[in-house]
Amino acid sequence: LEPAYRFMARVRLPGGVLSPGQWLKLDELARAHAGETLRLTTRQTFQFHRVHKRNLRAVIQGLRDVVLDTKAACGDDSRGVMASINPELSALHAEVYALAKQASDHAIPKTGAYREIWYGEERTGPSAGPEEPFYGRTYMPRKFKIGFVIPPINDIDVYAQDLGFIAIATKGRLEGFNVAIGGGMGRTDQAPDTYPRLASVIGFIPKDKVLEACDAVMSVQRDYGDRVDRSHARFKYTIDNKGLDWTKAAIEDRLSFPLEPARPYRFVSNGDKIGWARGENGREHFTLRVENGRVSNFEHVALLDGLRAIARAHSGMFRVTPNQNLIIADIEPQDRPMIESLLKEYRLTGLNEGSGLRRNAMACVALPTCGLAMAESERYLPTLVGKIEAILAVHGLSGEPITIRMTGCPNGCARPYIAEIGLTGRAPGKYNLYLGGGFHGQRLNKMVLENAGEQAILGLLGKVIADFARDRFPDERFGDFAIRARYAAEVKEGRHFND
Ligand code: SRM
Ligand code: SF4
Repeated sequence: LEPAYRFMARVRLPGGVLSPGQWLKLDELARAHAGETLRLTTRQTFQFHRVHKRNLRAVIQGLRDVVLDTKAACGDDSRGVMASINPELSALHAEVYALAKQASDHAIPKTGAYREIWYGEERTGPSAGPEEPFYGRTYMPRKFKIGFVIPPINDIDVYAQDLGFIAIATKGRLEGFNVAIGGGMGRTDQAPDTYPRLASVIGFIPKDKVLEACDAVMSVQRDYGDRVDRSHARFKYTIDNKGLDWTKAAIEDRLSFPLEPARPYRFVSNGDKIGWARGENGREHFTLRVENGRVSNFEHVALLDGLRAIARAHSGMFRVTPNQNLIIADIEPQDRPMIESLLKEYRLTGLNEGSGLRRNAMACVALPTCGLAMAESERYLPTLVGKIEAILAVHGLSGEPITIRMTGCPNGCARPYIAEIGLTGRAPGKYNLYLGGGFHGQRLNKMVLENAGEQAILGLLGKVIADFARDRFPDERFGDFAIRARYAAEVKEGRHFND
């Protein structure tokens, strides 16, 4: 007799784009095997939770029916490749998304083991070349994350990626990308040599060199990353150990062309624009706020049913955003009234209401499914946000966009170390509080309270918010103010995060 093992299964969905048919299959699998719930993630994909071991094959084969898989969604390889979803820039989005998909297909392991184990296919005879031409027998030292961003919205948090591509376009025409390397969030409490780091921009590449750049950057980490100490094996530590100049030279050695100087770009936020937007091709897009990415039939709103009804009627696409939200995308103008009436019928439009803080809130899964969680996150952040909203309302700041992100442990799955207000779990009901992150993901925050309960957190936030309301400069962001008012020290480099 075997224990009743249950698993989490994560789908590979480059750039978060999927068709209504794919949505309907995910919905069907979630209803049959995953407790009637789907979870949108911070890297634009889906997770099924609590899948019984005996049903795992059915889930993975069901995904295959709609040309989806779970390859490289976990493991020491190239993980889910992210891409900006900006619905207003139709042509750029299409081009950048196609590159993200290519990069994902290019960088995932090529082993046939997946097909043998999950699809029950026969092992094919020895092929001419090695099974893993890039990864070899030992893969990467640790997970490796790639993302593509389209300024001015830094929705994917490009500075949190191991390898980020920042699109440079002239008059809407994509020319190439600035390359950013060495971002990452994960750290461990009481281990000062682990820290979050923002990616460093090292130069510009033309758009047809993306795959070559992926190989060059990833192979430097493959060959020089720490294979002894897993807590030190991410690319960010390789770069800090060897030096940025050394790393850049090692990358250039493996490229058939020199990196050009980085080109100018500007970010304004890392959030999603909630609600309706029109693309330059005239199609309509509706961004639906999905609180912490959880899609279920809740008491107050039947979100799973509502989205199934929309998927049955919708002829465009869906896009999962890097902020765990969902875009009903590519709606023909004549179909908009039909989508609007479904949104109304299932009361989904109400989900988009809320303060500037709530619209910019994000929590990782944590309890009860994450084995690494030390405190609540997804199930608690909405309540905490409600209490902070009450303080903001007193000071007339309900509409103020402020980023707040919570995780149940220091691993940083909701990218909390770049939020203006960050919280990471230490024990049940206890969190570290961080302030001073950059509104568009450009600056790390700094710990201001350690292992604190709700009362202490609200007490300090109440004081900072009151001062912010009184003393802020026009248009000054909350994170910038927290530093100027000396509530938090400015962190200029990841390695000084714990100083
Ligand atoms: Fe994560 C591990 C959930 C994005 C850093 N992450 C985990 C695991 C698989 C726990 C485990 O290893 O047992 C979590 C599953 C919980 C559950 O019950 O579902 C988990 N991570 C998530 C998701 C679902 C959070 C969410 O609420 O959306 C995100 C899924 C992304 C995806 O679709 O691929 C998720 N994880 C991230 C991010 C954000 C990002 O990539 O933009 C980070 C920080 C960036 C980074 O990698 O530095 C992140 N997860 C980690 C780490 C720490 C890595 C490190 O370098 O120290 C772990 C633990 C580990 O790898 O050992 C981890
Ligand atoms: Fe789990 Fe920690 Fe990631 Fe939250 S941050 S999902 S608690 S590993």
